[in-house]
Amino acid sequence: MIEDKVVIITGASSGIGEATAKLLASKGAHVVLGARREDKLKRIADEIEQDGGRAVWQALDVTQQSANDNVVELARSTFGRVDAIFLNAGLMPNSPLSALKTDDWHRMVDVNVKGVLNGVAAVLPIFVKQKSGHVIATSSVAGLKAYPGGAVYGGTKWFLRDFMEVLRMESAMEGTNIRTATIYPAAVNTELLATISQKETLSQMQGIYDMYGISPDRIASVVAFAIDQPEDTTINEFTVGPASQPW
Ligand code: NJP
Repeated sequence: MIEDKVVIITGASSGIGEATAKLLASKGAHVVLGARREDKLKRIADEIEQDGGRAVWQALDVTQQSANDNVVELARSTFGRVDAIFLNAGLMPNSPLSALKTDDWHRMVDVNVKGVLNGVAAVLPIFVKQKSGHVIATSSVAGLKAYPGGAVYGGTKWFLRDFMEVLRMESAMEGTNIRTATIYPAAVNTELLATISQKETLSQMQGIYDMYGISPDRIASVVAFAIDQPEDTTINEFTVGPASQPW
């Protein structure tokens, strides 16, 4: 059931996070939005409230543990508890390794990997104590298949597959009933390509997205489906993409 669940969403200022916040709120969830662009978060929260939903927001840089802790605290102080966290913040500045864009490599590790660890560290004590909770994360088809240009991005998303599965297994063994769902999207039309600084890689990826990209609403539907399952059921993985995209 989604109604009245308190759901934290990272990377909520655009794309998949924004679409998911709006869909969950329309189904009665209380959403807590985090990202760095405050103007966008405020606009999205205002739109949700104007449509009769409940939303609060806070500036969040997922690379900072204290900022993740603060968003969890905002959820608790506003809505009294936390039921789910959607770890969705991420960036994809793809490039060939020989371009040596080492700053981009490190930013991807900081946001796509450490950002997820920070978010889990912030909610895990609550989920363990209440013996329930749902951790949902956006990986990528790049976390399932290798492709040139995506060595570091794919690595960060591949990491999620292992991490989320072990989180689920340990929780089942410890009897804390934490559900996990990892989503592996293919081409989805968002602002993601704006993080690519390598010209050739950008034009190649732009061509793929122009040809195949689907709406982020499709991913939002999958998140809603996962949350809507009965508490005794976890759907661990979803691969979702354009029907026309061959890989
Ligand atoms: O892209 P975009 P998506 N701290 O750029 C936030 C994965 N994915 O919706 O901080 C906190 O519209 C950023 O907010 P801001 C992808 O890897 C996508 O596509 O204000 N937040 C924004 O809200 C990613 O994990 C596709 O700049 C930070 C959000 O992240 C997820 O989907 C395919 C942050 C990015 O929104 C959502 O990306 C695939 C930080 N330090 C996987 N840095 C696809 N679109 O095709 C960034 O396989 N954000």
